[in-house]
Amino acid sequence: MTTLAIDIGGTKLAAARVDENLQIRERIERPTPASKTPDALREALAELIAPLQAQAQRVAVASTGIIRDGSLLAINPQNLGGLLHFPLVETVKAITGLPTLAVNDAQAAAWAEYHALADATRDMVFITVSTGVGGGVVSGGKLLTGSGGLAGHLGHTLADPNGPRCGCGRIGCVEAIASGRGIAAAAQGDLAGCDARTLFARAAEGDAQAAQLVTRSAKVLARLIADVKAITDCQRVVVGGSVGLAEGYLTQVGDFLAQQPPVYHVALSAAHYRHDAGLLGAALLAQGERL
Ligand code: ADP
Ligand code: BMX
Ligand code: ZN
Repeated sequence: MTTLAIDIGGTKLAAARVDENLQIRERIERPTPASKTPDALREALAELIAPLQAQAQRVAVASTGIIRDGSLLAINPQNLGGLLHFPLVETVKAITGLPTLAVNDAQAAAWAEYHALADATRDMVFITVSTGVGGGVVSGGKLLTGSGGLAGHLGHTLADPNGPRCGCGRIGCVEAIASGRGIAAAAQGDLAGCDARTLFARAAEGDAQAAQLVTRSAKVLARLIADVKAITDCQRVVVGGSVGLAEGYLTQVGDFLAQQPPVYHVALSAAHYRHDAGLLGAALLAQGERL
């Protein structure tokens, strides 16, 4: 059976045909529409799906946002241009006529990364550092989604009570500081208006402010990982997302984590499936549910 897998992020949309052996056969990537109205998102999804739909028997969507009863509810609407609610499964079913499953992007990625582990780990946490900061928790071999889809939203735990306001309404969330958007929002002077990708490039060229912004994110992420260890006693934390996978970032996170007391130390690795963890996790969940 072929699954049409879709990943909806705050910055980019990806789609692929995934076969029964979890091999990606064809993959497309587009920017998330700038005006993120329900209509614009529906149109972008239809365009993304059209070239891949033939031969697919089901659809699996990994999406940013709380996924509850098939609908997308933004916890941080700023990541989706103000979009609060989107009837995700209903829309994709109407476009494709195929059985459709939807799950939070980081929860999906956690499931794929859990299956990629070669050892006997049963408790692991996936963190994406991307447009936002998302998380997925596997505990005792089970993916936690929560009764309302909120489980694992680690980006909205507290990093700094005096920090910036997060789009979710809280002050000082991890996401408001460590995410791609959080990094970009703190840039000043000649770097004001630069996105995180540009800031990483500047940091690599030796710009002190850019380097400090990257370090601030890595420090906050390391503290989050120590908290995650205390809460879940996981054996591994896997990091993904374009910021999380950026050169040198995870090494910095590991260095800051090493400065915490040993009880908070945990094995760290970059996502095995790199930028495809969400797509593949959603496909795996659809296989598991025999959708
Ligand atoms: P999404 O959030 O849509 O899943 P990404 O995982 O690509 O997408 O995350 C987007 C964020 O990552 C943006 O803030 C972008 O500026 C940043 N980014 C993209 N590429 C890089 C890179 N090579 N190095 C550092 N940051 C990057
Ligand atoms: C936000 C939240 C999470 C998501 C995370 C990473 C929204 C729209 N999204 O915390 O559900 O998992 O961002 O999302 O509220 P990404 O787009 O950065 O991959
Ligand atoms: Zn928040």
